Amino acid sequence: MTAMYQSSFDTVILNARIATAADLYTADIGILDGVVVAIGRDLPNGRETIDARGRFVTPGGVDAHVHLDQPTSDGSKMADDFLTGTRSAACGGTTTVIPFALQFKGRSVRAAVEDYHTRANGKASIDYAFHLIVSDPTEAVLKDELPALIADGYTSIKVYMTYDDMKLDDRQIIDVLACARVHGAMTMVHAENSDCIGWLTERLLAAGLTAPKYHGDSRPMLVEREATHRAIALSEVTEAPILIVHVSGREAIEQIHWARGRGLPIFAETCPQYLFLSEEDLALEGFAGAKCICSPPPRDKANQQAVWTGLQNGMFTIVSSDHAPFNYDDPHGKMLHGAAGGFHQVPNGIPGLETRLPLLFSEGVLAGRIDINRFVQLTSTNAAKLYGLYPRKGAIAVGSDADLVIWDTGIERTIRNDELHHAADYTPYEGREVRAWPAMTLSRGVTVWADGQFRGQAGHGQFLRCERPDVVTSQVKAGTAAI
Ligand code: DUC
Ligand code: ZN
Ligand code: ZN
Repeated sequence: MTAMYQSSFDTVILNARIATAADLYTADIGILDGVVVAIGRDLPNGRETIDARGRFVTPGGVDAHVHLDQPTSDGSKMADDFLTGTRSAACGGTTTVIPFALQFKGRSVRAAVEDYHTRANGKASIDYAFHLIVSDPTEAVLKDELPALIADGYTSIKVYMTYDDMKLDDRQIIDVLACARVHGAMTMVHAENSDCIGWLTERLLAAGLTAPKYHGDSRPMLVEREATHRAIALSEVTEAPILIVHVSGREAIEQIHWARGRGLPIFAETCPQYLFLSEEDLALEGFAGAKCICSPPPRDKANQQAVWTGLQNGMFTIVSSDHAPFNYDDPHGKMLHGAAGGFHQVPNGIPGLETRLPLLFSEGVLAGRIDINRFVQLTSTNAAKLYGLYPRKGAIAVGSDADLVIWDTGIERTIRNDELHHAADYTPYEGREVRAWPAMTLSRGVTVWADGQFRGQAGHGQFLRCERPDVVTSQVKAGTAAI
């Protein structure tokens, strides 16, 4: 497969079945200095030549919702830092991650960003950008810090409507949205009604209902539906585009559909857990359901189907992992309060960076639910566009970074945590069969995954400054959520 020649290309991928967000065609790809410099037929060999005959080649995945090494307020600790998280991403075909720099109340957002650079620096094996989580939108944050950070390349902000240490009230969200609109940032909204969750949780605990499965009862669909509707209203009043993150089912989808019908620029994300997990996983014997505690919780099978339909009909803009990895058998993980801990004490989040693309390729593309162009849109291109990284990322085009995945398809592989590369001690997808996995992942032309081995290097990953997303500036004028 490999030949050595004097060549103007570092690497040439021959006979690639190139799949982008729009096209599917066969060509050779020439790579120089980490960038795609030629696409055509009969390219000469490179210093390294890879024959991809018969294989799909897609842009590397852009996972735009990832928590790595994020400090928590309850004594729990995330299993993955930038070393293990980006390693795991590369092995599953993802070449860009966008984790969150979390502002602590009473502290500056800039301090959070500086802290995150320290955490990532020298550890990341693939490229990364940062979203900002704003938990304390003071006048200084709104007037000085956010405008300066947006100008510096941090052009997306997440706000929470729940979680005591992060949640904003409606007025605070309005202030952040107004700031984002003026300065050209995208705002991501975690939409769940905090007071409803608090009240329902108290009632469940008073009745002695503490098992993991009651996590789902404490955060029913209606708390997500109400908050989604409210987030849309706050977006409408400020004329600021938003992305509703981790949409879990039908009622939230209906709200977004209603908003789009009014011409409002509401974008939507879902995650593999809402396609592949359900309330049955939360109800596993004993404490095992804690492995699938995340928020919003996995719903029933009818909601899974509603999410699949949303992937097919254009409702969803992106599929992200919401990788928030906590060990299961660990006093700093899911067992923070032991195996008898209440559902309300279990850290929220599941690992999923490495399995996101293989699961969606298998059950989406190979099962005939979505075509490969839609797969690329949902997992790579649209995220790059939403967050100001396109066309450097999310594309196979001359001038784009050579972030590429060469796929093995038609295989039979069983997901086993032992074979994954994250640091978490479990995967919620243990035992699930997939029929696709990356044969090879390239990050800026450098092989980071091949022959079943991680080949990347800590420190290869670069920080990406994000542009102000076109979809924010243009959507404000156009008033739609087309991408
Ligand atoms: N929910 C979030 O909002 N973030 C991290 C994990 C989770 O379950
Ligand atoms: Zn969230
Ligand atoms: Zn999250």
